[in-house]
Amino acid sequence: MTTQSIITPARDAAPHAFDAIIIGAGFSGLYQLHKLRDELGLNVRVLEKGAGVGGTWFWNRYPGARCDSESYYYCYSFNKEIEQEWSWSERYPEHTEIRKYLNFVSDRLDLRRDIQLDTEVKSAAFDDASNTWKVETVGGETFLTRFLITAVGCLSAANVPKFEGLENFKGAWYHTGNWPHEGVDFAGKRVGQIGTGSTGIQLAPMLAGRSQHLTIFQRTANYSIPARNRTVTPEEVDLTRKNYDDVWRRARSGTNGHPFTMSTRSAVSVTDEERRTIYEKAWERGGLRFRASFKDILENARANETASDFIREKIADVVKDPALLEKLTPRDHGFATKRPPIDSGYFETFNRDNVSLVDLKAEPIVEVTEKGIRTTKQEYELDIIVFATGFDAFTGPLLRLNLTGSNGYALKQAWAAGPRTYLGLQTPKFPNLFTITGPGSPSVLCNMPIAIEQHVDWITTCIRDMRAKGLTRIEAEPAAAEQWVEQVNAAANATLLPMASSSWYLGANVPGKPRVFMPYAGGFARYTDICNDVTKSDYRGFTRS
Ligand code: N01
Repeated sequence: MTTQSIITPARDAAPHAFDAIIIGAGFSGLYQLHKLRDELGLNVRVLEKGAGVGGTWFWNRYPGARCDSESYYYCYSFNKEIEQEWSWSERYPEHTEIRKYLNFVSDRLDLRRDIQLDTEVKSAAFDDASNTWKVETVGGETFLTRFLITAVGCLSAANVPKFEGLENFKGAWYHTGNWPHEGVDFAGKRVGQIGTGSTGIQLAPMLAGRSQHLTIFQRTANYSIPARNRTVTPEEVDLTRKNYDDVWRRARSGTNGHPFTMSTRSAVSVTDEERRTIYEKAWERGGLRFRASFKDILENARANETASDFIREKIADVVKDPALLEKLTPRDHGFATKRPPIDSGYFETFNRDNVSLVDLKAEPIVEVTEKGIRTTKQEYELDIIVFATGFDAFTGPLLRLNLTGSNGYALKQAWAAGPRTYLGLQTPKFPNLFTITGPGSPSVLCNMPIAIEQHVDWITTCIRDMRAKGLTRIEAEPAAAEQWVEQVNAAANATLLPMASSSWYLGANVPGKPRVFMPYAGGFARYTDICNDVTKSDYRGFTRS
């Protein structure tokens, strides 16, 4: 695998001028570079903080890190040759394989020559007189560009809770989203894991198997569906390759960008026996598809309760100790109202002698000490603390870019009460700035590569149309953004998603963050139609000049 950029950052003071600067070299940035450079013929540069391509997957290397979407559709759909040349080895790709894939795509499309690695953007400011952005990097370089496109991911700003005393801890600590590339040796160590979201649930069985003792600090008990990961057979690879057109057609026509169809039946319209048979089958098959067992699991509280009850029973089948079972049983939110994890032996982990659970609802963390973690009840001595505490989702990665729009207006000001975008693509007063899978887009509620491709395609068409007309400035109108925020709220309120009060969809996991439901929950196909309609109506809601 090649991992090096061929561009060595030039450290001279003269600004470099481009048609477009893309920030980030993950799924979004790579595809956006290809579209703008190879289809529109623009002069483009990608600025990437990491030392390799991969974006979120460059940093997420914790043991057990793998994608929850299935490999055959967690990939690009825009290039038939890549589709036919690449083979996935497992049902859910591990982080190493996803990076290998993105490196393969980078080489296949000759992308590296326009990607500048090890380059962190410090700030960017819009100049109204020239309709250009001036981008400054931590390394002291300056770039001028007509279009600035953020491809920084939704879940890339690590959330490390500000526990008192962390600086005094004599052991080592890590956040899963910023994992040491050389790995961590857990042998013989007493390990504390904070967090039981998708990451923590993937991680716990791996840590339990590698450490002397694992203490899991749980704030909210979670549901999880078995992943049932396995290797993919050559026959399956061949079959998928033959059927890719159909896979992508189904993925684009659905709610979540996954190529499986949602059941048309209600969970409360069938008999108890029928319902159980359907859930059992979905449980055996495993994976996020469980959500599609009935059409109304996320719409009707009674329907949701049937799924929640079923999973609670499954947890009870596994966890032997009744006191432990009670702590591990989720009761304060319905299944899938927070992003549901999938697992490989998570609940089984608690039957091991070297694993214990601390219920932070009963004994909150008071501080990190020199020796470990002290709760209101006792001190837990640890050698290593692992924060599986998630991300400052959506807004975190964008706000840390220090963006200043028209007339010196800062994004921090614009989003002080929560993000306000038009279609998740643009923010009023930030002309010529596009946010791939920004707040207000379906993104995290979807299979990400499909959501990314739709955004990149839309942005590319928009830029192409502007250039064809000799236009140099595009800006979302405030009224259009207001209406879109209302639509995002209405779409969320039509579901049970806002019911989970500690969800990162709402920004509730980061203390002090405004509580705003951030992704668009109206469905991927509907969202695509809305975007296409905006294009056809000569970019309704945008002012262009
Ligand atoms: O983060 P999370 P994640 N004290 O925010 C707890 C994607 N993903 O990294 O629930 C104590 O879901 C927090 O508790 P609570 C996927 O979209 C994808 O697990 O807020 N605990 C929770 O248990 C996923 O949803 C893959 O009460 C604290 C945990 O930390 C998203 O990333 C794989 C705390 C955080 O859970 C984020 O998942 C993995 C505190 N101060 C993840 N603060 C793929 O397959 C937080 N917690 C692609």
